[in-house]
Amino acid sequence: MKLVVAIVQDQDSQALMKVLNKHNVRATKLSSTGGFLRTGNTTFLIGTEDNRVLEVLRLIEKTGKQREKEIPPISPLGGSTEDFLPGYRALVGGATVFVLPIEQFHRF
Ligand code: 2BA
Ligand code: 2BA
Repeated sequence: MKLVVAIVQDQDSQALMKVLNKHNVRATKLSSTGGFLRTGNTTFLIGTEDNRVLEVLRLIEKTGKQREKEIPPISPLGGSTEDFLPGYRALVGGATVFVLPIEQFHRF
C-alpha cells in the first residue's frame, strides 16, 4: 500500500475530489498553506493499493492546471528604495506529488 500526498491549487480541489470519488479512490482533503507564496492550497492524502498508484497519479495529473500567480510588489512605508521588492510571477504547478510506502494501515 502507498500514501499519495498531493498538493494542488484550491481551484482544482473540488474537481479532484469529484474525480477520485467517481473512480472509487478514498481520500482525505486538508487545507494547507504554501511556504513560498503563503497562500492557501489543498493537500490530499490518498491511501491506495500499489497497483492503483499509477491510475491515481494520472487522475491528479489530468485535473490540476498550471497557473501563473502574480505576487504584488512590496514597497515598505517610510523604507528606502533598497527595501522595495519588485512584483513576481510564480508558475504554480498543477500538483506536487509525493508517494510514500505505508508500513501499517489500521481502522479502529
Ligand atoms: P508555495 O510554497 O506557495 O510555492 C508556490 C510556487 O512558488 C511554486 O510552485 C514555485 O513555482 C514557486 N516557488 C516556491 N518556492 C520557491 C523558491 N524558493 N524560489 C522561487 N520560486 C519558488 P510549485 O513548485 O508548483 O509548488 C506549489 C506548492 O506545492 C508550494 O506552494 C508548496 O505548498 C508545495 N510544494 C512544492 N514543493 C514542495 C516540497 N518539496 N515539499 C513540500 N511542499 C512542496
Ligand atoms: P470519508 O471519505 O468521508 O468516508 C466516510 C465513510 O464512508 C468511510 O469511513 C467509509 O465507511 C465510507 N466510504 C468512504 N468511501 C467509500 C467508498 N468509496 N465506497 C464505500 N464506502 C465508502 P472510514 O473508512 O472509516 O473512513 C473515515 C475517513 O477516513 C474518510 O472519510 C477519509 O477521510 C479517511 N480515509 C479512509 N480511508 C482512506 C484512504 N484510503 N486514504 C485517505 N483517507 C482515507
